[in-house]
Amino acid sequence: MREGAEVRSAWAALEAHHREIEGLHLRELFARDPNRFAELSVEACGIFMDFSKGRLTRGTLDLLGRLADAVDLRGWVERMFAGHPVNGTEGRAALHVALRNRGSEPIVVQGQDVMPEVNEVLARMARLSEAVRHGDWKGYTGKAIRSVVNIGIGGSDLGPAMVATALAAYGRPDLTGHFVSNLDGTDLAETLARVDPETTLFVIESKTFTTQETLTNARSARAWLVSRLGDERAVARHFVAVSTSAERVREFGIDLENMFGFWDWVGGRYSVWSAIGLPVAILVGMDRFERLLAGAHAMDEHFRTAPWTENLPAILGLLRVWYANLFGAPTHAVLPYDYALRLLPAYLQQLEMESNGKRVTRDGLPVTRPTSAVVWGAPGNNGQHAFYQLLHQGTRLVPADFIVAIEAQHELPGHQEGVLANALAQTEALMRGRSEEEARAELAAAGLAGEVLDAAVPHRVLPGNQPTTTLVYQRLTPEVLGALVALYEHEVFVQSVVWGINAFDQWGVELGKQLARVIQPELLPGAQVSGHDASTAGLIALVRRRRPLAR
Ligand code: G6Q
Repeated sequence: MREGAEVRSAWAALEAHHREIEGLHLRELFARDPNRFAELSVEACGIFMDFSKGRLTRGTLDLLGRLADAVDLRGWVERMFAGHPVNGTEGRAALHVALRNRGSEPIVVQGQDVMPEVNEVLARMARLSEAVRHGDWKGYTGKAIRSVVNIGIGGSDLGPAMVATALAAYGRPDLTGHFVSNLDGTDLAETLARVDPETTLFVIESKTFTTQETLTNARSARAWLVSRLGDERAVARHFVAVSTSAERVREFGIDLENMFGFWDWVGGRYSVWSAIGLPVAILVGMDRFERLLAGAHAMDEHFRTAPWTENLPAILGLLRVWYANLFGAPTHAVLPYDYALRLLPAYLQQLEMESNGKRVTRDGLPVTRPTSAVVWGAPGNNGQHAFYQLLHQGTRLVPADFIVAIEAQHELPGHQEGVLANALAQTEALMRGRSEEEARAELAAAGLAGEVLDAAVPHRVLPGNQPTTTLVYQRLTPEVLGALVALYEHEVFVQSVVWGINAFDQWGVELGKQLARVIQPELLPGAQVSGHDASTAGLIALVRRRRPLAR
């Protein structure tokens, strides 16, 4: 579908407005408007969002809201929540919101209310996680479970690993979680070296149960367990599966009693709210997992009902569009000043880039504007001693989200004030920078003068004017984490609606998988190799020559 007149005019108004304000420095914007902080900050579901250090005015927000209306964001939100097949290329709904629908409202997909099934799986998750936590679920030799090893990749790994790490403060020292995803056997081997077969529960997570990485790791884990415990029958006490395919789970040899289902309307990267969250429920307790769902549900309701200019996901998503399309910013940084969120940047990389790294619209026409920014990041405080230099003095515009907990989850004195001070100082430094006069005055005060001072000045100037958004919450409770992750899910959706793309498919990842299936047998001695470019053929030959013969 081509852009209608209303959409074109909303973009034109934004472009004209951008020309007016792009030359303004953030210092100037703050000087002009004493109410800027109050006007450009919002709070909902335990998250306070300050976007006043962004390159925008209140007028920008209104124009972005107009764009949201022009692309029918409200209609698309309703369609997603109502279970319409918004994932057009796969003919599926995208109903992660149903998984955390804590109200009593039915959600209907193809004429059927999915809520009874959702609640039934949650009840089974509660039974298993409580049995493991209470020591009622025994391993094959009669011992209680002490280690949970999740085997999955992509959406079946990043979500549960990130959430379990974020909520580690709610865990128990006698129950540890491990997340194995990489096909390189080092990942599994290192984990197996740390766990005891008698007290380990493997959770095999795969929506399709066809994924090469997961099945290879699962088979190796199974062989390891059977060899250590000396009996095939041990598998039933040490393996559970989470999948949409009962048939493949059975083929693999896991009892369906130990299988937890979910549905094709749950996308991999949106699946942590489903039984894919099982390791989290075991590690921190089902009550905490349900609190996570409740936090996400509160954000869903907020997203659905709040006007755009007070709506956290809408503002966050529209700001991404503003920076990507009007300022041409190619990347976006995510900088959590909460060590428990250290896996959030990797999680968001998948969420944002797999969802919105698209080049055609829902109708298959080329997009007319750049889509997802390259999302990257690391825990804020570590990043300061590494890549922040580029943010302060490099040549690129890099919008960033600062994610800040007011209270820590530990009791160590003297740390949290430092974390908070650094987070706030960085957003201030990125906003204001250091002018030439300021640099000169500081150097003079330090005793420099004349040519030495002149030569030093350019190296001490920081342009500032880097836009940041600060998300602040009291403490990383399960509710806050649920709200935060749902906030990001929805801001991703907002961008996809503005660009007219499908955020819920990922066809681009298929080609590499297909080619790997071709190349793997070609690596064997004597195999025919054909149809490759000179580089790939050369590398295949090199690997074959230098690979030690299979043991
Ligand atoms: C996520 C993607 C992808 C998927 C993995 C694992 O949205 O589809 O990351 O989660 O490829 O797939 P399985 O769960 O089917 O093993």
